[in-house]
Amino acid sequence: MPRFPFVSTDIEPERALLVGVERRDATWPVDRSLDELERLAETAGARPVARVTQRLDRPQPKTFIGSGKVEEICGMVHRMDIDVVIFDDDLTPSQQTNLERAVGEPVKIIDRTALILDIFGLHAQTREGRLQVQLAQLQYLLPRLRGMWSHLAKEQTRGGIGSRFGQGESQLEVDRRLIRSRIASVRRDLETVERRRRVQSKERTASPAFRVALAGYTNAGKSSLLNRLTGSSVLAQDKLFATLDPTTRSYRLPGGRLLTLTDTVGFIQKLPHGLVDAFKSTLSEVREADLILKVADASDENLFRQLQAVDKVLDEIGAGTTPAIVVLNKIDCIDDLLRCDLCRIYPDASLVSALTGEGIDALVEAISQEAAARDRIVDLTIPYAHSAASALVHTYGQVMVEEFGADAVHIVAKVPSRIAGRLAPYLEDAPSTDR
Ligand SMILES: Nc1nc2c(ncn2[C@@H]2O[C@H](COP(=O)(O)OP(=O)(O)OP(=O)(O)O)[C@@H](O)[C@H]2O)c(=O)[nH]1
Ligand SMILES: [Mg+2]
Repeated sequence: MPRFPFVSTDIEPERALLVGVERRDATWPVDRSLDELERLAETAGARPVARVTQRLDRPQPKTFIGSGKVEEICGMVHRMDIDVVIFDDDLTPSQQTNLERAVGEPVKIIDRTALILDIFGLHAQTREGRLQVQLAQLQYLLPRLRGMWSHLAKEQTRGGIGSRFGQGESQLEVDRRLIRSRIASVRRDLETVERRRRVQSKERTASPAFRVALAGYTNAGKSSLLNRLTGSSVLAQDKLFATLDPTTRSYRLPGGRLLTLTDTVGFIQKLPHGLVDAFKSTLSEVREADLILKVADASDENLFRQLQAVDKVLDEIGAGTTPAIVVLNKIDCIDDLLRCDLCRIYPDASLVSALTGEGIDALVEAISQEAAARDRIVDLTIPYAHSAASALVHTYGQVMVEEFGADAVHIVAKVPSRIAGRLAPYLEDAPSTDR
């Protein structure tokens, strides 16, 4: 399996022109969305040099934007020596081809999805991550083969965004039939890797440890928070999509209870559906969590929109109803006025700084309460011969009464509901719920 070729630093950054449309019903104003596209383009190694916007409620079927705008773009491309035109919205394959014809060789036309796929390709580290990205890229490529073909031929000398698709295959290999069989083979490989993940995940499900997933908008500080809580050194960078592959760490709460914390890939508005599909196994870590920490950047002016986008993806992956704590991070960067506003708007949120550690103790307390909320009080008589059962109670529960009899120990304890079932043979009375 070839590795993804990384951008060589001696390549002159591609000069990018960003194109966005302003819709009346959009939750993100076009400028905010283009600011984000600019960061994405920079992350992929391009240099955004200009922007074009158009007010448009419905895209034009042929060229997405109106013909006058296409002409304006053509003029700018030649005047400003543009290498790549990046659309903030998804283009259909035919829109992409028509725009390429209008603008002319060798300028590339790509959309937000292609850009995000390119970044994912750059940041994928594990075999599973690489396979997931490869699958999403191939699925994107298939209907666009004609357009991408000329890129691949041309990019053999130039490199840059889009050229990393196709995994360095020779130009001749890239045809529809081969792409289809490649998709099938990547799916098979992914299936094997996913099977392993399912086994590990099943082991975790069987474990009584309370599972917490860190989810949220990209760059919100999820990895930094994992590092702050567990003393790990997971990669945390001021980059979009620095994390692609989930990392799970154990964490012991102050009372001794064991948790697992999983850091996950960030979300973004207009997240390509193909990616959600390709990443469904990775995202299952979020779906199967007992508690989701919805991490958001309190200092970002798009905070509300980001939280909305996160809720949308959580719904999409079937995690919309999982208990969650909103964690407003980076409060070291905001003033007291904004803090008060945020406390009013999100009365249940934890305000923290992964950087300074402020608010972390209160967050840990909130997690403890969530974990304890599903505890049950059990009254048990465990024969001395069954020491594994009493060890289970001591490791994962909180013992309130312990009396040693002639043949058995009598224990009253608070235990996670996950292990209550395993203790059923030793129950004295019907268990009550500690709510
Ligand atoms: N000032 C400040 N910066 C922070 C804080 N937490 C994280 N950062 C910075 O924000 C940037 C993003 O942090 P990450 O932890 O990589 O964010 P992430 O959510 O894991 O991002 P992706 O994995 O890219 O989706 C880094 O430059 C961090 O140093 C914080 O509490 N305060
Ligand atoms: Mg991260």
